[in-house]
Amino acid sequence: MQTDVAIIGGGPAGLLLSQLLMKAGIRTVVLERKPRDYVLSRIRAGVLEWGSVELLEEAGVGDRMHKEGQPHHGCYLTSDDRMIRIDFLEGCGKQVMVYGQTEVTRDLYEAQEALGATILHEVDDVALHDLQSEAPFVTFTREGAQHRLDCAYVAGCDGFHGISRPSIPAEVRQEFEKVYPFGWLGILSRTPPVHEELIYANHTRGFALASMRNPMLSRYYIQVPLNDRVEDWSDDAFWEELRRRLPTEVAETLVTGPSIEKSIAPLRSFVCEPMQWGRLFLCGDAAHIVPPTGAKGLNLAVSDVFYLSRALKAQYNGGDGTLLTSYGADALQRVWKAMRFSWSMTTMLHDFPGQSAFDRRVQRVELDTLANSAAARGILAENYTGLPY
Ligand code: FAS
Ligand code: PHB
Repeated sequence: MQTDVAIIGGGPAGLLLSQLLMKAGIRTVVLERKPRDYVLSRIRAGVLEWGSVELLEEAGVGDRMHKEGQPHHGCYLTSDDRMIRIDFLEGCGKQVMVYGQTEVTRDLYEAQEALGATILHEVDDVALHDLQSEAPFVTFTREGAQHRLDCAYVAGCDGFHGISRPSIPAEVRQEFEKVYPFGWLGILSRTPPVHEELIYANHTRGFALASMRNPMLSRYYIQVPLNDRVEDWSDDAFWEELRRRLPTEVAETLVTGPSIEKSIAPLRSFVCEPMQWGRLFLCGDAAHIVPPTGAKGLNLAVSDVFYLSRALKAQYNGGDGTLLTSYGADALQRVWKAMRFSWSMTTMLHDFPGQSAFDRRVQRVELDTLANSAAARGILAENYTGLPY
């Protein structure tokens, strides 16, 4: 087999990159480990920066997003019964789109099918070869047979546990990591959202987040200890704890129901530098992970795709290779700003086991500053809605 760009991973990063490159006449093959239904069963992100919305529109997958997605002009940060509204339009004149990652991925799969994309599912033993040469190739097994895919470039879009990042030699890689001492227990329920805007709740019992997917599909999270297991939490126990952490006036209106999905995600901040090595370019979770408190994970994957698709299109249009050479640096300057924002939101809003009275007091002053300063709320709004590419 032969193609221009071999894309490892059929999640949002891989599919969006393939879609943008194919629309520019650049050939791709996507190699995905899991079956399509498995990829589409994942419940993950829920908020799109407007830059992500615009790139998805450019990829030709904006229609259903605009029909079914919900533009949001603000969100709340709360502490006990205090509610602080972050007005995005007042703060920075921008908005976000609430539209689930599952739906983005579904739209991308359908658009890729319409373009006749080659997406090979259930591939195993993917290995990258000759990445430092001008003729890299990928080997893999599928349906019991060995395959070789010759290409000009490899995009590593295979997530945190993929094989692309480790294909960069350890002595070349510098990895930055911060692991948080808690996780998020998330529930999806066919119930009306407790509020029309997202609520990020700081509470001495722990953090909580009230989000949504549509007017009859709610997404809630509560901070839980690292050693908690999903089976430790009945739906009733979850709802009771969520009520305790939301402001009273909000908790009183909470409509509960059976969970249709319930899972615990660990929280970490992680960055791998460089994001490229020879003809290999890392994109999305393959290169970095953020705690979901800043709603940046999926949006950073889209951000990387913006830079890499721009660089590859320039390359195939007779470019001098400058954008390909600078891809990693271009992507990382934005990654680190989102990394800082996600860390700051996580640090401000969570109850850290054993945190000192000083740290707790600083958390409260951070929230006081947001409550009393339009400038502080503006900076948060700028970061939350997405800094320019
Ligand atoms: P993905 O991990 O989505 O996709 C990588 C793909 O590569 C997968 O389909 C995988 O099967 C495939 N793959 C892996 N190894 C392979 C191999 N060797 N060969 C071939 N294919 C391989 N972000 C938010 O903004 N908000 C959230 O609330 C949020 N919640 C999350 C909850 C969980 C449990 C997780 C894990 C992540 C969450 N994220 C959230 C982050 C998430 O949305 C990611 O940022 C987003 O999926 C990144 O997309 P990709 O980079 O495409 O990686
Ligand atoms: C979600 O709806 O899943 C969601 C929204 C905002 C976040 C994290 C998760 O910051």
